Amino acid sequence: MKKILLLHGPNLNMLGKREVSIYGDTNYASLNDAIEKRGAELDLVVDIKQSNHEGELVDYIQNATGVADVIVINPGAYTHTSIAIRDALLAVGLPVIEVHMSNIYKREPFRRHSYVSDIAAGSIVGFGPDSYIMALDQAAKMGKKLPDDS
Ligand code: CA2
Repeated sequence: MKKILLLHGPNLNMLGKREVSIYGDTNYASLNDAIEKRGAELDLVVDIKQSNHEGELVDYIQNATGVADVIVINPGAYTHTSIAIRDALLAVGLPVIEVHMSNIYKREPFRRHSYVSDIAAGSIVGFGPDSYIMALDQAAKMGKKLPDDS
């Protein structure tokens, strides 16, 4: 079975508690339930981790070497700041799918740059919890030829 490391970055454990107008009212536990349900439907083994700490996220990424087949990551605010997370993703060399609940490209200017998007196989933004579900659907297909593969 294909193994997915699914990483949630800082503050994503607060979902549903505040900023409902931006991120919706799905709470963190319900989001992970939906991820696990879709993962099971797709015959994926999904290992879900969350951290508020940059170095811990780097550790999770490094530890995916030889374990995971695909990394699905919502780096949270580290999307816009973290060269360390970018370097870790490059170092492990696994396919990466970047996820955001909100559409970062129609928010504040500081959210419009991602250190992950240009090294990701693809990015899914703006669909709330469904962004993760769409990422799993794509992860399940990975290994098959993508349109921009040469
Ligand atoms: O849209 C996304 O998924 C983000 O990665 C969410 C991050 C934000 O910093 C990124 O720019 C876009 C924020 C994570 C959630 O933050 C919350 C804060 C308070 C209450 C609920 C969530």
